[in-house]
Amino acid sequence: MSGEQLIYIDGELVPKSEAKISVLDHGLLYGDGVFEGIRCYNGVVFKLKEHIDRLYRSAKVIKLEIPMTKEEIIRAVIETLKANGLKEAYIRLIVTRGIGDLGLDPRKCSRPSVIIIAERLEPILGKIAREKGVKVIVSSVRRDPVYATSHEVKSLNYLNSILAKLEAINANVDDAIMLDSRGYVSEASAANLFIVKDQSLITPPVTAGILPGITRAFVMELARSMNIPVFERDITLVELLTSDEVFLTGTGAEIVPVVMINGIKIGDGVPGKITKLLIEEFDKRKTQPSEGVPII
Ligand code: PXG
Repeated sequence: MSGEQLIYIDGELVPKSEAKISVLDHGLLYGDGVFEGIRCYNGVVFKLKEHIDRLYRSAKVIKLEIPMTKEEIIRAVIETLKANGLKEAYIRLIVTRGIGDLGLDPRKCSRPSVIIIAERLEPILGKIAREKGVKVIVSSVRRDPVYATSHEVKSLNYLNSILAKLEAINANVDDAIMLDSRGYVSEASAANLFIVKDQSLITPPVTAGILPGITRAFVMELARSMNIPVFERDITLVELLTSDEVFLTGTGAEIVPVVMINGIKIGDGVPGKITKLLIEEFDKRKTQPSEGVPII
């Protein structure tokens, strides 16, 4: 396909240069809305149903009524990919509260907008990151607690993550790991976290303020199928720094080894054995039609 990228807005595919929403949209004014980041591998939209289920769960909590059925959204995602001739893609699915007035009251917004942006994209942290691993810091910014703007809701408000990311950029490293409000390990700015200890995987529970990641769930399933024990439990900072391996998971990042935290080497300071095995298995399984919804 040549020509301008087409973006889905409220039932229409419009050229990128004309894809605009109102300055009175509460998604812009207040971060009032929900979203998903999704990938399409070789013509199969990876875990599309799981992403759409999570989108509806997020919307439910903020009383945002998505003006389409799940089936209609699935079809709209597929149509957007087809219109752009994409088989390998990163998809951003956004539902904003819609146009209101300058006040907070969401009831003033008559109709939420559904936006789908699909484009070609390499893993967010890049191929090199995957092979060599990344360096991170532990951010001084704590993850929003579950009793406040919990990241169990994938909302358009990402300032908590952006503050941590800014700290990472200032420290000249790739990303930041955030602690939860109690001081236990939570997750990275836009990825979940795993540690490897004594041949087992450990990942923080939802109560540590994480987004329950779809890649996280898939990695847990992969590990169990490979007879690697998996535990969801709180992780202390000392456990993190002294673990055998650390890696991050997310739609954009896929699986990325962490080789240094706060200037301290993790394990031998190179991507670990179990991390590499999981990356290999992930690559094998991610393109299988059974793991998603094929473009037809
Ligand atoms: N935690 C947070 C806070 C996230 O935003 C994840 C974990 C990983 O979840 P999934 O379901 O993707 O395995 C996310 C992912 C990107 C991107 O392009 C990802 C997110 C937000 C913005 C960009 O990877 N969310």
